[in-house]
Amino acid sequence: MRPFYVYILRCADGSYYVGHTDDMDPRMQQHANGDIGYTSLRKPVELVWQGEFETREGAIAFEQQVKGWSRAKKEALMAGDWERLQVLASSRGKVADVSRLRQAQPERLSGRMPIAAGACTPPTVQPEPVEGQPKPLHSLLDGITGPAGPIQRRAMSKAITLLESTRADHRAQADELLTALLPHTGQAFRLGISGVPGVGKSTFIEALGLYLIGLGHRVAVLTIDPSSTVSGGSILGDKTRMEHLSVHDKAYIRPSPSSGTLGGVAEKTREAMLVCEAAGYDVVIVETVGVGQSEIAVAGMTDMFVLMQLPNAGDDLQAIKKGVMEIADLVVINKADIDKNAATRAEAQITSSLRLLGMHGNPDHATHGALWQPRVLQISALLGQGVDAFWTTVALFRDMQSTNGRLAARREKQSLAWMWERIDAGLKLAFRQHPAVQELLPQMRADVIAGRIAASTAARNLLLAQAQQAPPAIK
Ligand SMILES: Nc1nc2c(ncn2[C@@H]2O[C@H](COP(=O)(O)OP(=O)(O)O)[C@@H](O)[C@H]2O)c(=O)[nH]1
Ligand SMILES: [Mg+2]
Repeated sequence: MRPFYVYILRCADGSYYVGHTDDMDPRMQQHANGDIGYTSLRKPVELVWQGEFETREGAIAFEQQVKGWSRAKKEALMAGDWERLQVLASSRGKVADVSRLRQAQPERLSGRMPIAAGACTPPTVQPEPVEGQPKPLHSLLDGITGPAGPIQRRAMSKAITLLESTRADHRAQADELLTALLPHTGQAFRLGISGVPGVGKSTFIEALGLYLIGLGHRVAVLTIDPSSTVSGGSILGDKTRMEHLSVHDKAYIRPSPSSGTLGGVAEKTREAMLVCEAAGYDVVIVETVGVGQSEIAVAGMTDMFVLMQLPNAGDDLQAIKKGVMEIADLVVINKADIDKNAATRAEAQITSSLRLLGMHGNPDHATHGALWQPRVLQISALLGQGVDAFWTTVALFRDMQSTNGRLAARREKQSLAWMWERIDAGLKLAFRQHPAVQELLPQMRADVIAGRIAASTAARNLLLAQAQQAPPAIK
């Protein structure tokens, strides 16, 4: 009979993923491809354990059990330390049921996981004090602000998971945590990078991240991908999964939270950024695909906003959304290695259109004074060319903005804009959930669609209903 397997993967964020399957190879391929539903968000790095079972039921029962185990217990399993496993199990009054486990493999396997197989050793992590219970907030805070290492990494991941939770009690804890973290934030440089799928963002961020680590920085990468709110995964491209950066101990990579509206996703990213800063990451990169309003959201939470373009973009400036050009502090033309002439042409065209925007742009939208003219650079992310010139430009901008006070002003403006954005969203939600509104809404919709009342009258009726001063609806 064909065996069934239970397996454990170590993920890029330091967590362990437990799964079962009847065929290891295709399953590992699914994980490696980042297929939807197969840890595509946590990014598995390495297969660290597998066990074989005679029946599917046996495998699933064991999988469920392991899923509920503490990290210490999972690591005892991986190490094949059955004695410790029994001790840990009995201290909780439970005895691990391993009777149906036909073959445990204490040695870590290599070569089965196509991505970054054997790239690094499993982290040595302290056992958690209490199994299965949320860590108290102060211990999360201590973990995040404590020394760099696996404990910090785990505290960060737990904190971000807490921030992403939609449960009201979690939200209250999350707010408490954020308030406690806030004094430790604000020291990092926040860099936003946007561009269409396939332009080379991931390739570039990997090259830049490794370059910055070489300079002694610690780098966090967060992504906002509105498409992931629909599909649960990233659209197109993303072949490069930042393989080297994601396993580096001076880098922390967190993919886009997968649920909620853009406002919600952006809020989570904004908060995750604070966690990274409190943990001492001094460069935080927020990546977004050029879809919908996500660039505006990213520009609204970063100190510098970089737009990535392809060399042929200059041929058709219509293709570049004007609004995005207006908020760019720097435009980089990637893949200059493919066609140097096209890249140079694009550079000239984008430079002149940026200059025009600078002269005629809406002053309310313009984030640039006479001191900084948005620049255009050519790079090749693939060959790592232009990364140092890029960083020199970023550093120049950062120093200029810090000295002239614009950095602080930008952050203040962002925080207040964000507060109002959240108030608007909260009011809208409260409005929609109000019983009087819910009761009246179907009728108002029907009346508006049928042309019986004006849309503005319907809106007023609904607002009055929410304020519970509802006089008879105006017909
Ligand atoms: N020739 C060339 N190819 C590149 C360059 N940067 C990225 N690519 C390739 O473009 C594709 C998309 O890159 P990726 O980083 O996933 O793009 P993203 O969707 O913007 O994150 C990949 O196949 C990369 O290898 C570059 O500078 N030159
Ligand atoms: Mg990408």
